[in-house]
Amino acid sequence: MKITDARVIVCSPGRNFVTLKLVTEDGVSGLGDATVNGRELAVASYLTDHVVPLLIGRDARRIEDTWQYLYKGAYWRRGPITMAAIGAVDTALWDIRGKSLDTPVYQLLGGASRDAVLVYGHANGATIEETVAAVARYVKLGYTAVRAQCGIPGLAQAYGVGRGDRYYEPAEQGMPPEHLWSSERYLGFVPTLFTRLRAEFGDELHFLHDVHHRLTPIEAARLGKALEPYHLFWLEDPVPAELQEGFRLIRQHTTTPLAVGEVFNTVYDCHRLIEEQLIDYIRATVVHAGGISHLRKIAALAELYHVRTGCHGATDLSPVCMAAALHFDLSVHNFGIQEYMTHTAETDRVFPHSYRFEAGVMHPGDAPGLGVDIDEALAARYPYERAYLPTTRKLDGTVHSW
Ligand code: GCO
Ligand code: MG
Repeated sequence: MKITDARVIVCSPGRNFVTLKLVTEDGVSGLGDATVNGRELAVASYLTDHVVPLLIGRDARRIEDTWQYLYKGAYWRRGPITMAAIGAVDTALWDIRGKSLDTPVYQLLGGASRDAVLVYGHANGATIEETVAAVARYVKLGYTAVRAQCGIPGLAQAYGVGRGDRYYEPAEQGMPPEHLWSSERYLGFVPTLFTRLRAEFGDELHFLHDVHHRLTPIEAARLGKALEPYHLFWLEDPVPAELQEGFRLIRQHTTTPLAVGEVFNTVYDCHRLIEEQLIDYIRATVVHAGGISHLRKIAALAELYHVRTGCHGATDLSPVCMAAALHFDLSVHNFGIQEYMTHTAETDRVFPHSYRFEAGVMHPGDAPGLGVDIDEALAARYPYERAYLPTTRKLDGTVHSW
């Protein structure tokens, strides 16, 4: 079952996506997502210029061998661009394997460990009242877990808050916008938001909150402690995670569950966090952590240490990644939750898919492979448009983590 064709498709149906399509001599095709938000063309080049020539003629059934060949064979290892490219190849090979055996991918991963996958949606507003109204809309749709973000008084833009009536989408065309940040104002405000949300929605709804790598460990410890009465499902990315030791300090001070990993690319970015039980949820995902094969290894390590999965699922992960994540989520024993942000209607038309949402949970569907396709003719009508993620500065002008 030789790979005879490999194409990299870059399109922008509402936002940019990089998709790898592999085709075998038997005419079976498979898809992988390779989108790295704001750096899309770097992965497209890595794939086209360096990876595709290595794939032609390889046996599409040798998924693990191909992964090791691309990882170890490059000498230069890890990093988001390399791992997104390897992840796309791996995902496409699982898709091909499923289609050629006429079975959904989750059946190849050990089968379903649950009936459906718990997801959380994004509620946000410029004010507490707007956030309350947004949460209420999710509850009405059947969500039992909701991420709540809110504008911070005294700061013009806050992470996670949409522009106008658009749902939240951070990448913007043109040069990167600069947002202002104050940890003091943020820390003073966030507990007020959750006091109000618990008063409004009671104890049962799961609330999540994303700090987006903005705090120092001791600040994050203070926030975790302040939020304990509201028993969050998780507090996400409390600190920039390059320094894994930072989590030790947070852990000493708070029982608020911690989640991290959307920017991680391999198990080496999180093995210490997992082995020392410094986190509760690992958020690495298919596209940025080397595909289904590598993510399963991360999950297997996490399972030993009572750490559960919580895959990143923002709009910059394409429907191909979303489908792959759902097959993974359905199959691994230590699944925790899946992030779900709906894509634009144009994106859904370019990537028809079998996964579905109903009453707070999702299922990948039972189509063979991943159950997602790409309409290449339609994709061609949405050419790449340069867009950047914002940057952040503190009130005195110092660059801060976005
Ligand atoms: C999340 C993320 C996103 C990221 C985005 C960057 O939790 O969904 O933090 O909002 O900022 O995916 O590309
Ligand atoms: Mg996040």
